[in-house]
Amino acid sequence: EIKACLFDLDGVLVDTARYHYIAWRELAEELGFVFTEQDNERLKGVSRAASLNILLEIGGIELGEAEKARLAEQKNNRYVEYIAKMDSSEILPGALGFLKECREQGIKVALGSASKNAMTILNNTGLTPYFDAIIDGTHTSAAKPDPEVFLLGAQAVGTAPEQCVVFEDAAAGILAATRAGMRSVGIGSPETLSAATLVIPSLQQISVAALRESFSV
Ligand code: B16
Ligand code: MG
Repeated sequence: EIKACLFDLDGVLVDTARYHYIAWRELAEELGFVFTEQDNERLKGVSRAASLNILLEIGGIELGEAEKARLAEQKNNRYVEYIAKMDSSEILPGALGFLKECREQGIKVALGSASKNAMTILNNTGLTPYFDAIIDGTHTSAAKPDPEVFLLGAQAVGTAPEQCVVFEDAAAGILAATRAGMRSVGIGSPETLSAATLVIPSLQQISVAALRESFSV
């Protein structure tokens, strides 16, 4: 039986990936190299510090820890400026309807995001009231594919991992769900999310009834 749904934020409920991309691209420009949209795919679901390491590797730049911390902060300040302007029009198709349906059907709803800016995004888009628990990058010590974020989410809503379903757009997030002993729904393309229990293009293609049917336990 499914008792809780745990949602990733970026790429599942809202599309903040483009703001992350613009902010990282601006930083790369200042460092003197081009950071493409394809490069940006490698940063999805990855923590801020790990993202910067990937970016610097692409640019062939080596820096000390203090300088890296300064650049990560610089990128984040820009990103925060973008997300400050977000509103409910940026909720991805099908997300709000499915969150509402989960609650109506008595299914617990939790957030499991790597972002330290999750609260700002949830508040600006009006999504905060739909959650029974919110676990984000400010609560975790290990990044996906470590299962920590989802295990904390399950614990916060008092549900056993086998009764939780994770919704994720990143391969690292699907792996985190599997390691947590949870089933998962990949949001995106079957090529990158083949490890998920089920893959759909967006939350528009799912309902609680369909979820129960395809997972059947
Ligand atoms: P911040 P998610 C992730 O969010 C993003 O996918 C990833 O690109 C970002 O680097 C990470 O959050 C950290 O975000 O810099 O705001 O702490 O997909 O786990 O909801
Ligand atoms: Mg994501």
